[in-house]
Amino acid sequence: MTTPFPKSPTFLTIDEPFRFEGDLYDLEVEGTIPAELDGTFYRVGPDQAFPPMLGDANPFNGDGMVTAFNIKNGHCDMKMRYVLTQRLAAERAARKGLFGHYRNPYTDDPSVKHLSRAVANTNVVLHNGVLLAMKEDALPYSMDPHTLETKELYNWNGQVTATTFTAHPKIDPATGEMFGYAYAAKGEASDDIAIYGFDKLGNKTWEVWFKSPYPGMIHECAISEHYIVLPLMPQVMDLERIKAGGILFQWEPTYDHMYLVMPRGGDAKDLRVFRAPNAMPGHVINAFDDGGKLYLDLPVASDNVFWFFPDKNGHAPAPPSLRTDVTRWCFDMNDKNSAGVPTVMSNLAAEFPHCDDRYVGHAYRYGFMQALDFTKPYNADRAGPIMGFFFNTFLTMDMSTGKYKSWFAGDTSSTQEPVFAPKSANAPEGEGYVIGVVNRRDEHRSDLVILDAQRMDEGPVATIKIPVRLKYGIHGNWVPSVANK
Ligand code: V55
Ligand code: FE
Repeated sequence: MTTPFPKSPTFLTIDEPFRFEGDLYDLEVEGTIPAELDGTFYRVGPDQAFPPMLGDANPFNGDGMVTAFNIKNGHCDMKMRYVLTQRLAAERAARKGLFGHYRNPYTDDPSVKHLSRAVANTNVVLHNGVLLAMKEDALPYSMDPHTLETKELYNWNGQVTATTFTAHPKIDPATGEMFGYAYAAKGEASDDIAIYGFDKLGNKTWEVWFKSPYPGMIHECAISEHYIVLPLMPQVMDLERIKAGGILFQWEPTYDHMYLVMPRGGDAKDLRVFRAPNAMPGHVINAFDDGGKLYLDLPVASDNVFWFFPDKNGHAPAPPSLRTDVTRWCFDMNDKNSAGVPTVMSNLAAEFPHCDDRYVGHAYRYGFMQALDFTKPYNADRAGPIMGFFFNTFLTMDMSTGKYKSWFAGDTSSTQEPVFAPKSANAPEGEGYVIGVVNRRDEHRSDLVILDAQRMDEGPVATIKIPVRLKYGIHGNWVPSVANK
């Protein structure tokens, strides 16, 4: 590589390119990894392999780099592999960047016109024995869950015709059925949405197509026993803008955000749209329904979180100026004229949640998240400036009250999305561990910490030392070994 990476926020501090694939056998552990932990923590994030062809890139544009932490008998091994996409292979062969702006094929080098632009950098999900590396702008890539070898651009053996698929599918713990959706499902910036269901063997059980109220980003979904919900956010796509070389998304400060609710197994005519004031719905904690009332828990930010997708004047608020409320929405599905009713459960700026996976879609009590606790200090002299996404705390929230128990990672550290691992397959809800990567920003290195989910305030039971720096990851999941044979 003869062109250096730009010295821009996307590529500085903890987000300097890493690009290294490898295995680390038996990481150093301080404390004790609970003997009952037996499984793999998969995570993925962007790690752009070549300097952007057009000079700079936003932090969502990098090539997907997957980490697997295998934990068993009190030990932890680590494996890192790129998703070997068509895009990465082409750039490696050319030894330079060939793809243009985020989700803008009109800015690519002509030599890559026929290739998939997928970078598979947002989530890694195991279903039907296939590890899926996912990003919402394309179909996922399948990988071998044990070797992390990349297999293929995955369309469920021809069952999916949508051109995209979400990075946030949901798996019903009762049936093993996976639900997902595609937006911009008929090509760039299109207002077509498709919802899919697949049984635990990967056979398609449901497909419904409909039009979006406006062609906005739909980053997440939630399932309950009877419904699926798609939060639509006022980040709006425009085909003409990308044809002119511009940015796909533009924040629309006058648009409502919306909750698109579809009965599981429903037709397009069954769609119900709940409008809510301009704001940015975040990641889903969980949803459940009870007697025709549908409850959806998620953080909602007061304004645009994505500083790299500004409004038409190029304006985006400074991230620390945003308010984020952990919100419970109630949608009355029996009253056709009702509006969604929000209740703020906590005004802690908590995000990147998981619930106990055994309760997805069902009444539940606990959410596990990271947060930016503004009351805590940051030592910029030692840890360097803050650029990009920043969180400093892991917590377990009691979703019936909004009260939480938390652990602050320290004034030279930042956190990444944690996952929850139950103590055993039949342990009570929330009995288990919160596991997450912490960046030691002053040491240019990371740790993997394990906390007792019910005793977060007591600090880690184990700190697994990683001798290298892990860039900010996006999402991951805990997969027990018994579910990953
Ligand atoms: C998100 C992340 C993405 C993306 C769109 O967190 C939305 C939201 C890592 O890529 O492309
Ligand atoms: Fe996400």
